[in-house]
Amino acid sequence: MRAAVVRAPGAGFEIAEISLAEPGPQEIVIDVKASGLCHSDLSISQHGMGFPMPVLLGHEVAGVVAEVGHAVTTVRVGDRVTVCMVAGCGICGECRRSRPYRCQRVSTLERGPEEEPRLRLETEGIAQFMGVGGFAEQVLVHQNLAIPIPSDIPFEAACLLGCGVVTGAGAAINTAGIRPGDTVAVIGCGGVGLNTIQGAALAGAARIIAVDLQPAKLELARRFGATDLVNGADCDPVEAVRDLTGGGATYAFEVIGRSSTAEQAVRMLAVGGAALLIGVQKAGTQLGLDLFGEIILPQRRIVGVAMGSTNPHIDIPMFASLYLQGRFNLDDLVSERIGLEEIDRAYDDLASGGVARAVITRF
Ligand code: PAD
Ligand code: ZN
Repeated sequence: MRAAVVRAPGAGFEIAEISLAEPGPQEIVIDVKASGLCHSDLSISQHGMGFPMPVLLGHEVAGVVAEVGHAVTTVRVGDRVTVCMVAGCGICGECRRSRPYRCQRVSTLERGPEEEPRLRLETEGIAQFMGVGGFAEQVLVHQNLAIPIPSDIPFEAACLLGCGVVTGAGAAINTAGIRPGDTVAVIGCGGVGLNTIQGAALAGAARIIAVDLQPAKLELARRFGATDLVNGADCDPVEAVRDLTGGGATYAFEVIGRSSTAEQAVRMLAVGGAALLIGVQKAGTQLGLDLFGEIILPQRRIVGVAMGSTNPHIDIPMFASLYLQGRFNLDDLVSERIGLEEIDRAYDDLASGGVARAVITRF
């Protein structure tokens, strides 16, 4: 099959022929119909971030089940599914507590080093990012990762449910637990941050302040429920949020991956507020905060967020249903439909023009 692989950090995405192993007892093959370009894949392709290379990235996938292993019970050939990488083993203590994003047995969802690799580039095995590897015509995944979706949701919308939606909206609804009346600031209005904004709106936040540097992103943010827009290029976002909220926000979300904006998120909080750090930071990044004056005295919390604390088996069908009812916006997240060979160019555009998500729809 055709796939876009990264051979070394910074080398970009290269179209290559990949061979797929036969599905094991619990594995399935999915024909990929749509695959979203999350910023996390870009960061790994540029900096490696400790992942092995060469690698097949991509983790926001929707498609149709093409083959199933003999012990597969949760899906059948022909089912439409969204793939989510934090689906969990289902039986460890964390999964039993509906916290598959903290699964203690994630390695059981991938093949061990002694097994035949799932993917081969030329003759060698190639790493499959988070057990998915979605920048390709097909994915070979553990059955747990495939969440059935309604037949009337378009694939290009459904793929976003697998990461950007559950992470962004989940951070607001699950991790923060926003309540009606809370005030919220979201720094970074990309594919993930826009979902934090609409998650906050769904949870009843009284004030949702969107912060970005691109006017086009701020206009998009309004469509997803932002009540106030702050361009960080024109003013100090900390002062702006403190002014708009009369002293600080209940929750501030950092959805970029920079230490300076993570510090801003803490400084714009009210007494007792929480900063939720979603953006993936480079290894070794440290925060420069005055512990007594900025954390202890104002009783603030800093919370690391992985995948919006989602249980995708519950959340993906819920967001799909809200979308079909017209209560959750997925259509405006899809800024561009691209071919597999256009990944480098689409990531370049992400840095400059008002793109929420580019989605591969041609393989
Ligand atoms: P994106 O590139 O689509 O959006 C980033 C946004 O931040 C853009 O709108 C930028 O204009 C804006 N921005 C950049 N610098 C600044 C600044 N100084 N002040 C204000 N705004 C700024 O990325 P994304 O939405 O796909 O992903 C956002 C981050 O979330 C990224 O670091 C990604 O790796 C991470 C992520 N984390 C998880 C998780 O589980 N923690 C999951 C998925 C994505
Ligand atoms: Zn992602």
